[in-house]
Amino acid sequence: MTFPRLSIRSIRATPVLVPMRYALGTSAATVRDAPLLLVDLETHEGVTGRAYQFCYRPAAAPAVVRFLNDILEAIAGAPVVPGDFWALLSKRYTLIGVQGIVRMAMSLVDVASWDALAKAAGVALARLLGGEPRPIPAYNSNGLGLIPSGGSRTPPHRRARRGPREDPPPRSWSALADEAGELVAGGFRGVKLRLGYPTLDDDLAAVCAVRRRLPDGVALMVDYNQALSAAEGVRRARALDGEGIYWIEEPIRHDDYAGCAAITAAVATPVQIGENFSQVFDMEKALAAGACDCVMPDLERIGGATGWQLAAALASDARIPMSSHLYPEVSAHLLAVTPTVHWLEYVDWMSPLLVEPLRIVDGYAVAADRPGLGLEWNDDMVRRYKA
Ligand code: SMN
Ligand code: MG
Repeated sequence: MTFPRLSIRSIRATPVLVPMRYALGTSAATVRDAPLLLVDLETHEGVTGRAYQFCYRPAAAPAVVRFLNDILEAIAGAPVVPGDFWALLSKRYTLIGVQGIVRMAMSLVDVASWDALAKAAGVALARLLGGEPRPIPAYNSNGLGLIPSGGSRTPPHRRARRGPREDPPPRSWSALADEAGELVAGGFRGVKLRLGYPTLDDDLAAVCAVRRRLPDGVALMVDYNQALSAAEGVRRARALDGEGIYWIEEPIRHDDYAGCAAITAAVATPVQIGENFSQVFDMEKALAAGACDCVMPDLERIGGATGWQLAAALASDARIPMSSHLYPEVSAHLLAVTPTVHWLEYVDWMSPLLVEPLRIVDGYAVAADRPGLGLEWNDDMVRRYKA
C-alpha cells in the first residue's frame, strides 16, 4: 500500500452541546446534553483527519482546545506517525502527567491522525489496520438511567429540584420497562441498565422490571458507575447472581482492583470494567490482579487508536473478551481488528452531527467502508449546536 506522506498543518476544534434523546442517568451524575468536541486535523497535503470526543462536562472542551494548541506547537510540520506523536507528547507532558485534559487532547490527535492516514491510503481504518469492516454485536446503551427516587412514586412537590433544569417527570419501574422495550425495537442484542440505587431492593426491582420486558435472547448489562463500597459490591453482586444479568459493570471504585477481584471471584456473573483504564498500563495491572472477566476500554482513556491496539493485544494474550466504551463510530473499526471482540457500546449522541451516522443492522454495528473513519460533519447541525 503506498500513500502520500502527510505532515501536520493545523488543528481546528469545534465544541458543541447536543441534546440527548435519552438522558444518561448514572449513579454519579445525570447528563442531558452531550458536550462534544469535534476536531479537524489538517495536513499540508490537503487530507483532513477527523475525531471527536465526549467531554463529560462543557467546561472540559475549552481546556482540551488549549492543549490541542499546545500539541500543535510540538507537531506542526511533522510527518503524521501516530505512535511517534504519542511517544513525543508523552515525554512533553511527563511532568503534568498524561491524564485528564492532556490525555483527551493527545487521544484526539491520535485518532484524527489515524483517520488522515486511512484517508490518504484510500481505505477504511479497519482495512488499514489489517482487517475489514464487519458486523459487531451492539447493545443499546442509551437511556435506562436511574430513576431519581427509585420506582416508588414520590409526589412531585416533595422532590428536590436539581440542577438548572426542571427534573423530568417522575418515572416508575413500568416506565423504565417501556423504555427498555423501545430501546431493543431496532433489533439490538442487548441493553444497559444503570444501577446503584440507595437499596439493593430497588436495584432488584429495576432489574426485574426491565428483564421481564426484554425479548428472550436480549442481553441485560448493568452498570453501577462505581457506586458501591467493596463489601457492598460483593453483597449486591451475590444478590444479582442468578438474575440472568450479562455483566456487572464497575460495581466499585474503578481502581480498586483487589476489590474488583474479590467480586469477580464471588459471583458467576461476569464482572466488566475498563472505561477508566488510563492507557494500557492500568489494564495490565487490572488483568494481573484478576479484577474482571471482561474489559471495555474507552478510546480516549486507553490512548486513542494507538493505545487501543496495545489493549487489544493484551486482551488477546489474556483471552479476555474486549468491548468498547462510547465512540461507536470509531470503535466499530477498532473492534473489527480486536481478536477477542465482544460487544460494541452504542450511543446515538453523534448521530445528528454526522452526514452518515453509524449503521446498526439486525443488532450489529457496521463500520463505514469508505476511506478513514467515515466521520463527516453535518455542517448545518454543527452550527446549530455550536457551544
Ligand atoms: C458511561 C459513563 C460516563 C459517560 C458515558 C457512559 C457509562 C457507560 O459508564 O459505560 O456507558
Ligand atoms: Mg460504564
